[in-house]
Amino acid sequence: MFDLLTTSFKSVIGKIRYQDDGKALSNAVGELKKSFLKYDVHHKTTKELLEKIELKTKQSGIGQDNFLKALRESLSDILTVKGNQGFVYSATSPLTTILMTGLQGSGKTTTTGKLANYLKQRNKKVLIAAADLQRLAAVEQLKQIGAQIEVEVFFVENETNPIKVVELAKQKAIDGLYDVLLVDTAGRLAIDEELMLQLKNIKEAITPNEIFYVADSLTGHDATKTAITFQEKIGIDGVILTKFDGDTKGGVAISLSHQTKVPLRFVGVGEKMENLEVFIPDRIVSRLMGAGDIEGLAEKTSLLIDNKKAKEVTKKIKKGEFNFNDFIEQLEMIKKLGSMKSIIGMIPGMSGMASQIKDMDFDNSVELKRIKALISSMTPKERENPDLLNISRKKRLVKGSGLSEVQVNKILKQFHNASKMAKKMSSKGGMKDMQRMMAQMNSSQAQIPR
Ligand SMILES: Nc1nc2c(ncn2[C@@H]2O[C@H](COP(=O)(O)OP(=O)(O)O)[C@@H](O)[C@H]2O)c(=O)[nH]1
Ligand SMILES: [Mg+2]
Repeated sequence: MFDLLTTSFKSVIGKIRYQDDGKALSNAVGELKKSFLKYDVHHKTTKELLEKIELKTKQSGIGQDNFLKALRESLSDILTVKGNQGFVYSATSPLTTILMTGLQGSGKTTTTGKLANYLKQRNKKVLIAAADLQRLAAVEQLKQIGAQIEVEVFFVENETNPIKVVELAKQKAIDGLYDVLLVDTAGRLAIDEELMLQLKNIKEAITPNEIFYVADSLTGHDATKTAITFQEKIGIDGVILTKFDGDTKGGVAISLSHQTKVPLRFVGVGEKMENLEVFIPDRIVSRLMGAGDIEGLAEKTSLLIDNKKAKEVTKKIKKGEFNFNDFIEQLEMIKKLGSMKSIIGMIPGMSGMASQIKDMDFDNSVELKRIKALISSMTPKERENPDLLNISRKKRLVKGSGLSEVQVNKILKQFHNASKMAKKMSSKGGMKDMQRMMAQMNSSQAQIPR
């Protein structure tokens, strides 16, 4: 989604190498400025971002890790504005009403369908109101979309007043116990007083929970400008950027919320009904910082990991039954996948963890040989049940494996850490806990895999 920006971040980060190199920092900031502007980040946002990054880096000491942390934090600051994220249901009434607004051709009707589809997949009862009576084919277009995604579309034959349509639609949605009513409206320019007044009247007639402004990302900075005007004239609660799959440079998504003070809620990434992505600032920051590798990771693992085996192991881990046989199998798998460090670096937000486990040294085959030597000196019972290993059994293992006592203890400790970590990660929300823990332990670690 942000390939160009991410690539340029990586090149900028490569420019900072040494501690306390003020010149390197100003070069890097200069380079960042160029790419922000080149990829359509608003110039005011760019200025603020750079100031934040420079200040934060200086405060924590110039260096690659601190620069990265400053970049990540500053992006997160800029992307996060007051307001809702994703789709939010009304807290006070069973029906959530959303008014879709925007210029003609921005993608309102398509996005209305996408949202309906998104909600339907979440088992919501959705009604779409066809309130674009300006264009002849508008109602027909919506009917087709509705049929395709199997969501009901409300329309009134031969009605020319959209206020009437939305009032009837709202009544139907209430009476029919719908969860969400999405109101698709005609495209209009903010300078068209008459149509803007009509929109205000629609707003008053149905008191929507939220008003979304649908903006075409291909219009670049105009997407931001028009959103600001709609915010001033009507009041909007969220922006949806469409056509992000096209030739957009991506930067609009970075500065839009910062400039409009309205959260960017969704991004349209194609013409199909499923081409809608929730815009959650922190997730976006991870992607910006190079989390694109997650796809590579999925590819790698799906190609090499035996799914059935993986499920078995997960079950064991959850039950706390992870043993030495599993451990050795896992190690072999990791070896097949490549270095542990590079794999962890592919998981968004987890790259800081790579250095945490360097003492486990999976890359080093000597280490792996030792682990194997140790495990092969164990009795089958010991392999199945790690808790059996008391002092006298450990002494036997030292003799049998040809390893030193220190080496044996080190490996056993690694095993216990690995199984603890695995258990934690396999629990519900465990990945999040893990990330949080790692972030705290290791807050200055680089987030971009290098
Ligand atoms: N590639 C792409 N095309 C889109 C996206 N959203 C809408 N469109 C296309 O943009 C055109 C206008 O969309 P429409 O929903 O009719 O706009 P409206 O006039 O605002 O209702 C249609 O051809 C859509 O297929 C998107 O996210 N990606
Ligand atoms: Mg339309």
